[in-house]
Amino acid sequence: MHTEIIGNLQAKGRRFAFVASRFNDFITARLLEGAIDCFCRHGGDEKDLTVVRVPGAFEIPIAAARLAKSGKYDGVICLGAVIRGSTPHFDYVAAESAKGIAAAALASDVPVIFGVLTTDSIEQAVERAGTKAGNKGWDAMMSAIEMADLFEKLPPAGAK
Ligand code: INI
Repeated sequence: MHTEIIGNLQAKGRRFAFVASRFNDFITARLLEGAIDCFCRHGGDEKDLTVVRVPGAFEIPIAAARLAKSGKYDGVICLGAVIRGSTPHFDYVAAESAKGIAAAALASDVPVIFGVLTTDSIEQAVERAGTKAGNKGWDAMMSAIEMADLFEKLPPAGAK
């Protein structure tokens, strides 16, 4: 018999911070709506949510890192939309945003969730922001709720 540690999908009493980029706000606003709806429908209280706005996906990591280390939240959810244009700019912004969010997660003791769309077209982004491919903000919130619960159950570093 083995030991299994899993995170449950119960958000009651949890506090989360979002870092949402203003760039492509017509998409990120939908992601945020989906995430808040998900939180409330899993027992969370909207008063326990904080939304921090940053200019673009490139700026998400530095704000996420600060929030994650603050000790005030059970997790941080990063929401953005990087949409490919006609120059290589997309590649730099998307890669730095993803790498930076991963680095913020590893450097903190709470989950930091990657809810940044990286799409080839506006249509693909719209599809993932509450239309035919679901809402990736909702999905990011589900991951945050599960990971926050899991983190409470995981042994601390150095425990035997
Ligand atoms: N920021 C985004 O969030 N999405 C994009 O699609 C995007 N594009 O394509 O340029 C974008 N650029 C801005 C970037 O995130 C920074 O805010 C800017 O470079 C200032 O540092």
